[in-house]
Amino acid sequence: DDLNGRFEEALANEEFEVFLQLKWDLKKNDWAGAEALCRWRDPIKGLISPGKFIPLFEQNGRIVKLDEYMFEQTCKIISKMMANGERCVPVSFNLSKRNFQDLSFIDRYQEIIEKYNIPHELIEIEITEGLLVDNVEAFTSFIKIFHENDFHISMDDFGTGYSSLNMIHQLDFDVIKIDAKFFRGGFDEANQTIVSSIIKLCHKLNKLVVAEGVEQANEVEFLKDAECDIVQGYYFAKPLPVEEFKALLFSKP
Ligand code: G
Ligand code: G
Ligand code: MN
Ligand code: NA
Repeated sequence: DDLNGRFEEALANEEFEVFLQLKWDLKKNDWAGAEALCRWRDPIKGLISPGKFIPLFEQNGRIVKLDEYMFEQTCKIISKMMANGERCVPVSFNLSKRNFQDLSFIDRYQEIIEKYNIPHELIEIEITEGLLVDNVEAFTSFIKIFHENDFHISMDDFGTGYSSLNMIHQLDFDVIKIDAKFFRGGFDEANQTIVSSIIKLCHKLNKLVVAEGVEQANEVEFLKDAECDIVQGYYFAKPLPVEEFKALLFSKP
């Protein structure tokens, strides 16, 4: 099974597709934004999930090209929505750590944004916590460059094991995404305590909090009481193809 060998061809044939997962604002009772997630629509095999190909492309560096492709495709989608006078929400993108080996990607992303006339308020970059391990100093300078370029930055998968709490303070993130693992396995008391503590800490440090992977009504109720800002998860929306995403976005509140 040669997913690697078919990368260039798949890219040229537009087999990689943008799915969008809406996030819900618990305070405004309205959609808050969406996350762009890649799917590979293989003409024979059908949909291939990113778990199967992202790690592969991370190993060989092709992910840099795929991330940029996803970024441009999504900007195209947003620009069409703006042209149609449709409602738009901010969209977040996953950036592989591979991108940080050569910072020239930031200029290319700026060019794409300008080409499609997308306001920076509609763009958010997600960087996974795992990236921090290697070098906090280098990371601090990446964030600075992003901010100088008017990009909002969120720390993805927070709590998965690499970060220490003081990194939330050290690093100038705009948004923290609490990892889905806290909401697995019944969301017990220990996890509830950790989640509400992270929310409190983040608010003291002026960061917006997104809870990820939320599927159950009792979790949503808990997060409301804990004053969590935004929820992302199957409870409100699954990652959807563009037309279904738009239908859901326009249907509420
Ligand atoms: O959707 P989900 O199964 O949708 O995604 C699985 C993993 O793949 C997640 O960790 C997600 O962050 C990652 N992922 C999905 N789309 C992209 C993408 O376009 N770029 C990168 N770098 N990672 C992605
Ligand atoms: O790693 P990252 O947070 O970028 O990727 C988000 C991943 O979580 C994607 O694979 C997405 O499809 C998945 N996801 C989003 N919401 C839910 C949910 O409510 N339950 C589960 N099991 N997965 C979710
Ligand atoms: Mn993410
Ligand atoms: Na995550």
